[in-house]
Amino acid sequence: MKDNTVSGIVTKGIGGFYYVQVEDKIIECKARGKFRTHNISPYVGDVVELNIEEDKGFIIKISERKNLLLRPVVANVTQAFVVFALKNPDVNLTLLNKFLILCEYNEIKPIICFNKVDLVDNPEEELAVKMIKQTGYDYIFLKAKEKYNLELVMDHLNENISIFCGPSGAGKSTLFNGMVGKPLMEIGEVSEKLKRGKHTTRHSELIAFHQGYIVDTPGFSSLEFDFIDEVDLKNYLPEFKEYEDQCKFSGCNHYKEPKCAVKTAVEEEKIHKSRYDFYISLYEELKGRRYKK
Ligand SMILES: Nc1nc2c(ncn2[C@@H]2O[C@H](COP(=O)(O)OP(=O)(O)OP(=O)(O)O)[C@@H](O)[C@H]2O)c(=O)[nH]1
Ligand SMILES: [Mg+2]
Ligand SMILES: [Zn+2]
Repeated sequence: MKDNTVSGIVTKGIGGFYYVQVEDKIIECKARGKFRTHNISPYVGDVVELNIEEDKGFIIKISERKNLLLRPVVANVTQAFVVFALKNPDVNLTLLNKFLILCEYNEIKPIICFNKVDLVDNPEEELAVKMIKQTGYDYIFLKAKEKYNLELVMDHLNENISIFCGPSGAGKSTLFNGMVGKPLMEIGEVSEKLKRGKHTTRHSELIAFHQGYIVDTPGFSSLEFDFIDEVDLKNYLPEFKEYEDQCKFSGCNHYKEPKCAVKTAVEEEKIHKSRYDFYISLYEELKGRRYKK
C-alpha cells in the first residue's frame, strides 16, 4: 500500500470534505478524527499536511495561521480588495472604515475598489473617495460590469491570498468573475436581494489565479469588534501615526486629551474628519461595551 505525506493548501470545504491543492492537483480529503474530537477544523486557506492512502487524503496537521477571518472563515489572508459601489448601494462610510480596521487588525493589506463609477458624475468628488485619499491607502476606480480597470486589480494580486470583501451588491462577484473570465459564482440583482431565497455567493473558495489565490465571499453588512480594546483602536488608523508623537501625552487616545496633534491635524484637514469621527464613535462604543461587562 502506498502511504506518503505531502503539504498543500485547503481551497474548499464542503460536507466534511476538504479540497487541498498540492502542486497542480486538487486532492479530496477528510480530516482525521482527532480534529473532530478536539473541535478543530481545517479552514479554507489553511496550510495542511496530509497522508495520501490509495488516492484518498487525510489531513493530519494544520500549520499555524497568520490570521483567521471569521465572516467568512478564511485563513492566512494577506490582501483584501475592499469593494464598495459609489452608488446603488450608496457607500456606508462606517462600514468601509470597519473593513479597514479589520484589515489592519489582521495585518491584511487593503486596496479599496470604488465600483460603479459609471453611476456618478465625478468620482473624485465623492466623500468616500476624498476620505480614502487622505488615508494613504491604494484605491482603484472600477466599472466591473464593463470590465473597466480590472487589469489594475490583477496587477495587485501577486503572490497573495486575496479576498474580495464589501457589502452585498457592491459588485464583488462581477469583478471576480470578470477577472477569472468565466462565471464561477452566481450574480444577483440588487433589486432582488430582499426576496427570500434569491441570493448569491454562499461559501468561500480559494481559486489559484496568477501567482496567488483569490477568494469570493458572501456579502456582509455588519461587523463586530468585541475583540479590539478601545485603547488599541488608534493603532489601526495608519494616518494617525505621523502625528501621535507630537501629542502632549504619550499614549494619547486622541479623545478628550488636551494638546492632541491628531485633533489638530483633523482641524487643519490633514486627517479626514470622517475618519476621526468614525474613530471616536467606535472608541466610545468599545469603551462602553467594556464597562458593561
Ligand atoms: N452600474 C453598474 N452596475 C454594476 C457594476 N458592477 C456590478 N454591477 C451590478 O451590481 C449588482 C450586484 O453585483 P454582484 O457582483 O452580484 O455584487 P456582490 O458584491 O457580489 O453581491 P453579494 O454576492 O450579494 O455580496 C449586479 O446587478 C451587477 O450587474 C458596475 O460597474 N456598474
Ligand atoms: Mg457575490
Ligand atoms: Zn492625541
